[in-house]
Amino acid sequence: MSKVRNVFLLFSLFVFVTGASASTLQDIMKQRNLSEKDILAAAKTYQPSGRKDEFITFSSGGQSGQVIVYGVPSMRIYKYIGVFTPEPWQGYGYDNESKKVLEGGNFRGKKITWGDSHHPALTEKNGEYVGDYLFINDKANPRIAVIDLKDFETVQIVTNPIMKSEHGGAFVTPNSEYIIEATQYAAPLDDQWHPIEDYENSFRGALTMWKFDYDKGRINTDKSFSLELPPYMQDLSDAGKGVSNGWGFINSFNSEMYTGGIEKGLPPFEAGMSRNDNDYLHIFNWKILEKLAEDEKNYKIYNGHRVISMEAAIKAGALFLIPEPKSPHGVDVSPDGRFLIVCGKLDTHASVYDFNKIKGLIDKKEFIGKDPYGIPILDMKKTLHGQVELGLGPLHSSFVPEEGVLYTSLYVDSQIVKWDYKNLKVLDRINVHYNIGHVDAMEGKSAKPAGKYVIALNKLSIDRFNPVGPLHPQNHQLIDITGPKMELLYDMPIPLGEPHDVVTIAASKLKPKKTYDMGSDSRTGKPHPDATLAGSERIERNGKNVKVYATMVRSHINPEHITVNKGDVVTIVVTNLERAQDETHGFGVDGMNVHASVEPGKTASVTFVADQEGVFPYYCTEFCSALHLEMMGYLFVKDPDKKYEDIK
Ligand code: K7E
Ligand code: RUQ
Ligand code: CUA
Repeated sequence: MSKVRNVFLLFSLFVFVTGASASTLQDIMKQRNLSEKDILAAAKTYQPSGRKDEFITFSSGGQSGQVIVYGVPSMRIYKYIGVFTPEPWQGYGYDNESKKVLEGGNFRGKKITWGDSHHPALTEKNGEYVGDYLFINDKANPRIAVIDLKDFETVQIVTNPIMKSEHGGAFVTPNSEYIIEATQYAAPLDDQWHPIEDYENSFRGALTMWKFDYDKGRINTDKSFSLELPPYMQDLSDAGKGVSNGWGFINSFNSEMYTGGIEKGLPPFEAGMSRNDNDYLHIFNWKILEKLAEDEKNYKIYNGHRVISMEAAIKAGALFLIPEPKSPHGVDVSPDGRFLIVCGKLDTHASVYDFNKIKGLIDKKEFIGKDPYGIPILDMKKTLHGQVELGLGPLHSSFVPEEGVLYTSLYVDSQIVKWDYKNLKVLDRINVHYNIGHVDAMEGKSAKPAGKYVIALNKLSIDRFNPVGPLHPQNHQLIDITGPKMELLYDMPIPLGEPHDVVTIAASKLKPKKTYDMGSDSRTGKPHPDATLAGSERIERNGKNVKVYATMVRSHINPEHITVNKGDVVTIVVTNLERAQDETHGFGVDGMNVHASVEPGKTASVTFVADQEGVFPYYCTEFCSALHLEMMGYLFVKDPDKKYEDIK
């Protein structure tokens, strides 16, 4: 043993024996006022430098229209994914390739640059999560986005052709055949004016089955179809699995079909909408609908999209209603597909429906009547497994591996309740801070939940964090569920919109790329037609259009000088020639409002009009090497009407 090492060992022993260091655990606990419970919580969540997380969580970004990616149990944020809103770090909305993706989300031809993202959902196989693609819906402008988990980039946005708002998306069928989207606020399916007096006739809800082409990794809009629904306000949905595979479930409120009119002295919406004792759980069979959509006598075309009529669906036995406690919110299907848990905001109970009983009544055609649109109604009592009183404002539920155990959020009581939905009893409850919306356990809505933790997605944080003005961050709380009692481990402020819902997957199921194949367009997943290799950098002119084929590699951009005329439309295509992981370059041009993030192997392009004479530097925006600042060039814009004296 070397002498140096001996001295070091002796010193450590001295520190250990005398406690001479100022930072023993006890000292720190005293200084920072930490209890043993705090230390345990820290030990359960802290990741030493370089240590990876066990689970990856995708959170909706609410009114920011984005997706937030973080790790569990560390709760470290890894990425914001630009989805419905431009995001400059990723060049999203600032380079041509991503602008095309955002344009897919144009609403009735109008450019929309915000969204209200609610429910992220992963691709599934046999109801289990597969880390290939993530989907998320936009409640405000009914849209579904597809995010490729090879690079965590948004690759497609589709706009719903018939809806004017939605909430029952994105929910995936057990083998990723379809992504379900259901309306929220009823509206006419056509794009015409209809008076509110005509609500029952011309306003409609709807559900859309977006066909996912797994091999292409894109939604096929031509193979997608919808079903017309009554103008009840549809809410959350879920796809059946296991015994209920082929079926889908949608909650609704406003069975009253109340249409408001406070300005005319009528009771306000919320009063008129809560007069009935019950709303309706919608039950539909998408496998039957799929067949109906093949025969034109069953559907009408709106905006080039097939919408199956209620009559056709009723006749084919594909649509039913069951009364449910009024103003329900979440409907969640158990991992085996047998039980449906419905929580009503205005009812202190959770209702557990048994799909086997539902199916039994449907098979026997035993109905208690029809709604005004002719949809058969099933007897609530005969389909219920039971109800359990949980507390005030139950909203959402999430499953774990333990048989029959469920975690449900209580919005008003600010609690999570652990309960047994088979034996119908409450097992435990914990306070959260504050006003929880969704609660999500690890892989909690799949056919094979992973348990271990639940995340409380709280709407209010009030006093939990350092004040940052009247607009507070929301609070995601991590809760350990491995013991008999739930234990709160960690508070994470979420600073990017209201994160309604999360979906979590074991990190081992994700296989993201390290670099792109050289010359890839990341948004199409294909070779970029304008990819440029070293030595073929060039500038091509075609009248007023100038195209620059550029490359980037540590530490230069080639070409370094670009000269154009004022008024030229300039496209600069940049290819990052790096093959080393994390050697990203960025590309920005002074004053042109363009930016591309060019990861190793990627090709991206920016287009702008050179509408002002002058000299404009362009440069690399990622600190990529010791000579990063030198990674630059000049764009010269000459006025073609002027004569310049060349400087000798
Ligand atoms: Cu309850 Cu949109 Cu899922 Cu928010 S929703 S909470
Ligand atoms: S700097 S090039 Cu202020 Cu180190 Cu950024
Ligand atoms: Cu490339 Cu900085």
